[in-house]
Amino acid sequence: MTTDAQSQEMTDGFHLVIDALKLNGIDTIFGLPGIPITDLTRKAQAEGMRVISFRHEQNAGNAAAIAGFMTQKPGICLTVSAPGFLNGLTSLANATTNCFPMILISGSSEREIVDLQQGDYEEMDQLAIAKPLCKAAFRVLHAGDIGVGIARAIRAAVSGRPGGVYLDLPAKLFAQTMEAEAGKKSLIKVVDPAPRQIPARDAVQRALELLKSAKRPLILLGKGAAYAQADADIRALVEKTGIPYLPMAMAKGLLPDTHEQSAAAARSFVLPEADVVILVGARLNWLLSHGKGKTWGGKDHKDWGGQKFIQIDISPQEMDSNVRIDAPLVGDIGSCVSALLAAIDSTAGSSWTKPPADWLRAIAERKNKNLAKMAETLAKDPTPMNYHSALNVVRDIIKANPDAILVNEGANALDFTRSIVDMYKPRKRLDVGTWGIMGIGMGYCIAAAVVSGQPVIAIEGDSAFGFSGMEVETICRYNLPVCVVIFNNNGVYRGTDVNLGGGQDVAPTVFVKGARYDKLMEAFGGVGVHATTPAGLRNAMEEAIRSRKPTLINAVIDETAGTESGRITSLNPQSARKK
Ligand SMILES: Cc1ncc(C[n+]2csc(CCOP(=O)(O)OP(=O)(O)O)c2C)c(N)n1
Ligand SMILES: [Mg+2]
Repeated sequence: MTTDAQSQEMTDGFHLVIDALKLNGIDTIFGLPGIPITDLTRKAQAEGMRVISFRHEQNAGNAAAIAGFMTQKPGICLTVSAPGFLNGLTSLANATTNCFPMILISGSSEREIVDLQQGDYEEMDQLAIAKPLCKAAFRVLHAGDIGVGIARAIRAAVSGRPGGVYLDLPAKLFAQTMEAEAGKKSLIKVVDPAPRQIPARDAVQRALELLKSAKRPLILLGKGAAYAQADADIRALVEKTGIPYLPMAMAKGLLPDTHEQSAAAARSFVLPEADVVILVGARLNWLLSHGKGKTWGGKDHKDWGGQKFIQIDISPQEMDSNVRIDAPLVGDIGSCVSALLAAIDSTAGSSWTKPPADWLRAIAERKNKNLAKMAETLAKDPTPMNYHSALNVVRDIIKANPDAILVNEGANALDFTRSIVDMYKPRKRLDVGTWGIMGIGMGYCIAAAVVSGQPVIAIEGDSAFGFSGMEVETICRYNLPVCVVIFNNNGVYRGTDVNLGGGQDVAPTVFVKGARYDKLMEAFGGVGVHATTPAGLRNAMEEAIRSRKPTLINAVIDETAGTESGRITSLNPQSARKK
């Protein structure tokens, strides 16, 4: 229990919050100090917690969210009231959308003044605003309820489908005192915060029967599968059944991307051709074209391609959200996959029939052709550098350092990295996720380095980097082994747009030409490198990994190389007017 200079027998809101977090194994806070939580950050540090102090709350929130993804423990983001809270809110909503467990804890102003709208310092009804944007939201008014409040926040964040939770702590709470012994008793150590959810036996049987009927089966691994940390069973499911698989972006590395059953290089062939698809922690949202339309062999964008789906998901409501799910398998992913494996073993013994050879051969043909084409493109060495020649370097660096974590955002910088850079281990690729959101970069880097201690490499579009770029100071301050590589093509998508109005201003997608982002890093004592060739990029990245020094490499990319919105050009609305 905490001792405080004021009294041996009394405790207060500050200490109860810290004690409740620590009691539940939470040892890190990502946040930004100010009224009323400045002393909370100080005292948390005094009590042995790691307090990572950011330059903007959105980045602290993104850090908390990805820490939650990596550890299955809720990441904590701590902010001040109204503006700080709002800055953190985007990351809370993003965490919820991505099913990452995080808790946004914000201080808030005087309730009786806020509720009468009498104009308090940073007045805002934060609880009401947070509610629709997260999985659950709570407020604690009495010090004696802090234990319950934190316990409820933890359970809400990690149980069932994980997500963001908001916890509102009004300023007055922190100074409230109570007897230390009673305070201690009021705290709750949450038992089994994310209980396993075992799938029903008939649901497993239904899935098995459907799978047995498949002629062209396919497994789709989503980031839910990566979150589950059921790596060995997922690998066994793939390898025992012999079914080809596709990883979603953050599921890359769950099995090494070089695995012979990976169909990633034949994606546009396998999706329309597959007859039975097992979704493992992957939702049929826009990233999978909603399970229908031309991507899946349908005639138009609403047309079902005829696939039957087995969907493994912890949320029963996910089923039928876009197309019919013939075999819903509801439960936690680890339990579902192991139940399916057991069913496969018990019905087929050791002689499970592998998918028909013509299906595997057809995939291998496409895959090998596409990989050969890619190898040819990667071998070119154009001047200036383009995405491919730069990513050929990144690909080698990750291959040589498979424990390094790769953070990735941008449009072309994202799409090319995803398809070119192979991942070899689970949960090593962290990216823009479900929303395709810019701004996750530096927050994710900081949390990844803090949580794992491994080197972190960020591949950033120059626009994407700008959303969280000031956090390079934070990276330098905590001396984190982060190597930021900016793919600098002078703008959003490309650096070549012109002002359609013909005025002095540059086009909305164009930045300062030849910007030197490396100098930004030098300003804070980090290593800045200006790289114009693959060799220069390679040397700088190797040195960054070796030295573990905060490094920023300004990699100059041909400004004509990118395409509008990368791979999702088609989502841009087209004007009906000719001129
Ligand atoms: C928060 C947010 N704002 C805006 C966007 C729209 N957007 C998508 S990609 C992108 C930046 C692309 O440029 P860059 O990062 O330089 O990558 P490039 O294509 O040039 O490699 C933007 C602004 C977004 N996805 N998220
Ligand atoms: Mg760019």
